[in-house]
Amino acid sequence: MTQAAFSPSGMEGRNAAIKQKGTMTMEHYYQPEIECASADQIRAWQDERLAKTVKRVYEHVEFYKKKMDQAGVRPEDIQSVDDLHKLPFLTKDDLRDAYPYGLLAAPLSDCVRIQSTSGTTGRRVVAFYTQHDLNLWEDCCARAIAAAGGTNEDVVHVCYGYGLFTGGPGLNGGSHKIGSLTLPMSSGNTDRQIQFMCDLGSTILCCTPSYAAYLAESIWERGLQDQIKLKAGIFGAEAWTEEMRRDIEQKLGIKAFDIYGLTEISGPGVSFECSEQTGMHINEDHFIAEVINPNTGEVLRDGEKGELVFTSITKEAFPLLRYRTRDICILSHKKCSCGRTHVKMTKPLGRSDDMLIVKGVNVFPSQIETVLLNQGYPANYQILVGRKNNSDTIEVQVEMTPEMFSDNAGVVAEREKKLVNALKAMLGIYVKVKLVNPKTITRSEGKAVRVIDQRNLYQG
Ligand code: DLL
Repeated sequence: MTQAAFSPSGMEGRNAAIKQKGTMTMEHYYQPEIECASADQIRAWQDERLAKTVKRVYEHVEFYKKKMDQAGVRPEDIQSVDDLHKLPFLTKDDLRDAYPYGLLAAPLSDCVRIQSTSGTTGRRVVAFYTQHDLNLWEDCCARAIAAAGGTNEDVVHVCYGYGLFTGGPGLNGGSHKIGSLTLPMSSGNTDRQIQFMCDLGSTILCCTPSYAAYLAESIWERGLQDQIKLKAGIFGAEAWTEEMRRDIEQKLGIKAFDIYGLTEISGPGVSFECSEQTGMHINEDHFIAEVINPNTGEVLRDGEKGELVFTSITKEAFPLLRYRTRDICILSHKKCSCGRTHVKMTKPLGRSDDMLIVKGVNVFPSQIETVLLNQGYPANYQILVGRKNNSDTIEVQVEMTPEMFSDNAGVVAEREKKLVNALKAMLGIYVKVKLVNPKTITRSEGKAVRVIDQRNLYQG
């Protein structure tokens, strides 16, 4: 296995890396022979691995056998990626129905770990891993860290949550593979995060973008920005906009990279951004990506927007065939300047199930966030959706920065009016705006809670 650029570890090397903060010019890879493989090679891996996986799950998992029999598909019908469309889709409901062991494709005695989704909208989904599965997942995370410039001279500060959530364990494993000094901070206790960051010279920060923004704000409040050695951040697990990226990059003096993944497919590292920052390379040697029309199931072409569907082709314990993620995005096979050849996906442009329909209009929280950031507000907001007299209502509560704070009601009302107009221009509907004092919206240490939809409470 080829590792990222290797140099002697130890504090001398690390301090040298710290001194070079901001001078990342060389592209780093963790497995260059895979990450930069030819299109034909990638396709050959996918064809072979797909056929093998389908055969195995058909023979060993009752659930798949039944589903494929119902769809009239035999394992021998699936010989290459061209045959993928013959397989039925798998949904989150299928996974919930099969809870906990129904989709297990390896003997339980070979499984060494579970991870799980948060289960806020129903039964949890539990994903199983053999040692082989952990290994490939950590390889994917190592590729993401290397793409952010990480080497064995870095100090990787992981404040994604640890435990059932995949963020902490995934990036932790990837960082070990690179040989970086890994700080398994987990989320929370912002004072301790900042102290370790200063004392140990953290160079790469891994957390949700909303927590990165909060950390940046807290570092500036404490006047500690000059003691921070960070050069890069690897932020994901929730939607964030380009405006938010620029804000975090500027406040922390770093380059901020997006990382995407989901528990069902392994966790973070299903795809990751490179230096070009124009989309995330999907690790196609492990996962086949399709984009479909969410209403008809029709497979769409490069450049067309639709729902992302994944098939995992190398996993032993929990391989999923044509899993509908609900994430809306666009794929692109355009050549990338970083040298990687794997297909790129845009940031998720929303979720087909998180999309709010307010007064019949499709509203994505990311659209609201873009307006707020463009108008100079921080990304600390909450969207409250309700129903009054049988009509939907939507209100956005937005925090002012300490500099914006004013107790003059006229000034505040004027600002609110400006935001109402900007939101109307973006969404086409009236959105009530309430500006609130700094620090009044509860901060999240994991994924931010942006939307509170109370409409169900009002329905009979
Ligand atoms: O959020 C895995 C992860 C951890 C990814 C750390 C990146 C970093 P789940 O909790 O299962 O797994 O949630 C998966 O989160 O279907 C997307 O809707 C959303 N999501 C993940 N990454 C991004 C991202 C982890 N970079 C769900 N941008 C996915 C936008 C993201 N949404």
